[in-house]
Amino acid sequence: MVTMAHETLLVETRAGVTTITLHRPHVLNAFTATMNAELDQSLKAAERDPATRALVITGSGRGFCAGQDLSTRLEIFEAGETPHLGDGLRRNYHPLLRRMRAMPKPILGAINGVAAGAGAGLALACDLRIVSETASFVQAFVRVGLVPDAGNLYALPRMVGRGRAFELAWLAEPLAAADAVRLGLAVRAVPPDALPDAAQALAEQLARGPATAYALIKRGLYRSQETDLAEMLEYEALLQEVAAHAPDVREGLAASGEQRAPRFA
Ligand code: T3D
Repeated sequence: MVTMAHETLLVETRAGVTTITLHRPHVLNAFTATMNAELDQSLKAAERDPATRALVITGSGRGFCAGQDLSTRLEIFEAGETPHLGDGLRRNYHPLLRRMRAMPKPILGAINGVAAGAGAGLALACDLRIVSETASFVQAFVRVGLVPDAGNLYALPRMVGRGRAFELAWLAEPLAAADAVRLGLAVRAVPPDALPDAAQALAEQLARGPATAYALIKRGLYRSQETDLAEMLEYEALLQEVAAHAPDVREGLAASGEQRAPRFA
């Protein structure tokens, strides 16, 4: 097991799985610029690390992530200034959200508690999610007069449909874990104590899989949301050409012929 120390994160790699734990539990792991930067750096390191075949993002304590740390925002407004929130988003969130999308390795969100604001954006930017039964998703933005950001306006209508997206964004009511599963936002809900092991087991399953095929499936599924049938059929054909060149296919076919489980490199 390899463990890396950061100011705002815990990062550990075990059995092909790198787990990044947001670690500011006293504020439900709210984002600071330092946490944004450390998360981005950790994702970059995991992408390059051959020992990492799948990632888990989770939170310390009872929250997953309460979004942007708002503790200094009121002071700025009270001082008569208006912060350039768009610039902050471009600088602190967009690089890491783009990195998650481009990451060829599977990213599993282990949503251990409330995911609010940009924390919900982070959760939805994971490729798939497993949730604690005590978790919830809150589009908290309108409570402070803001607009969903950090990828939420992109992800929400695509994942739950426009009608539910309006409801979640305008009413800002918590979406409970069971409802998140019902809407397809999470694969399953487990008791809180069972979440770390359940996430590790699912991530290890992904880590044992054919890495090239997984990376190509990720590209295809995201492309599918932006394209039409004709273009997607052509893209599938292209992806399959690429997949066929990976050694995983030989191993998969050999294992199938020998009636054993494949051992993907
Ligand atoms: O600003 C920009 O750069 C633009 C970018 C915006 C992106 C965004 O994410 S905007 C949205 C920011 N997030 C929120 O508005 C959520 C704020 N938090 C809440 O609504 C609630 O805390 C929760 C619904 C998430 C959880 O409620 P609850 O009752 O379980 O916990 P709590 O008691 O409210 O919070 C526990 C502690 O965490 C508390 O501190 P204390 O009293 O124990 O010392 C609370 O102040 C702190 N905390 C929670 N959220 C944040 C926070 N501290 C700083 N920033 C937060 N976002």
